[in-house]
Amino acid sequence: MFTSIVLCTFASLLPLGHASLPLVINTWPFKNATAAAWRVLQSGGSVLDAVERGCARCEVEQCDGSVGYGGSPDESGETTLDALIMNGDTMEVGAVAGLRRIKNAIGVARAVMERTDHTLLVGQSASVFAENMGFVAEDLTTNKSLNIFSQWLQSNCQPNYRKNVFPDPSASCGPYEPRATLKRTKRAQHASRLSHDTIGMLAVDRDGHMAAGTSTNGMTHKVPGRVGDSPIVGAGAYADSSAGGAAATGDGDIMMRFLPSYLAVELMRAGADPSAACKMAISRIKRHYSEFFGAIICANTTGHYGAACNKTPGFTRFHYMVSNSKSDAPLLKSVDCV
Ligand code: SD4
Repeated sequence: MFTSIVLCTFASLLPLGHASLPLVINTWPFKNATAAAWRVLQSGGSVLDAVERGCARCEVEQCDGSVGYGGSPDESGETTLDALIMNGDTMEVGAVAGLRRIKNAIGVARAVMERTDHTLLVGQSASVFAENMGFVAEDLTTNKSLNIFSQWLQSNCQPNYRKNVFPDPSASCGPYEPRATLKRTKRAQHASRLSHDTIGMLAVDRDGHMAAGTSTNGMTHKVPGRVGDSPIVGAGAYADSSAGGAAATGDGDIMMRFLPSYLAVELMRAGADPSAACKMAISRIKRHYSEFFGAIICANTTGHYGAACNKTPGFTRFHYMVSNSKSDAPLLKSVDCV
């Protein structure tokens, strides 16, 4: 009760941008993805169709090498994909993690939502499901991902996400065994801006129906089997047409511990405007991990939106895209990290 009063008061003091519906907003300057989603809404498609089409556009374009096939090879050189889609009207979710050999991860996530009673399918079994649903199995490896992998091998598998194993992962490729004692280690610096860039997208139609989605190939050189925040509901994204939506990007291993998308939506439900909700979700993580790399976008069902990011030496400003009825073309927006 007290929190809601504080939030409402706080929110009412903050200047709100002019809201406009419908709205598409996504992480990073992936403008073709924004435009693809916007076209769907303009032609009368649903918010789910918009999010699926927008994220799929990035999967085809391999946005920043961080979405879709041919990017972020894991320790064995394989690219695997994580994706999620959420219907903010029904609270249905479909997600895939560690998806192998299928390019259209967001499409498979939607199939999980619409063609099973489950929420999340993982690994090879998710690929079998996808093939059964008509998705084509293909190699996700490209010359680029092969090069990234072979350069990593040549530099003794550095950077490396292992810890408390023998031989020392800061100088070797393993095979690793557990060390007898556990040492507290600092989070590796390579979990930074350069190794990942998920697309997270929110779409809201004229009537306030909202959907959210994500798609990524995760972190480069990850331990095989690693699942990031992107396919985890409430972490990578969340949508509730009665409150708002949010989607996150960054160091998923840290961010997923705080469910920042869920937190931001609940803060909006309690009265925070989207910018304040985004900032508070980032601050919550920062309290524990001051140097984490991450950002979040937020929107409410009236078309107000905002974003926030954690300021680190290599990351001081976060760029994202918006389409709404105020402009014919997707708008590049940015926010100073705090
Ligand atoms: C992950 N959060 O797998 C994703 C990567 C990402 O910006 O968002 N990068 O951890």
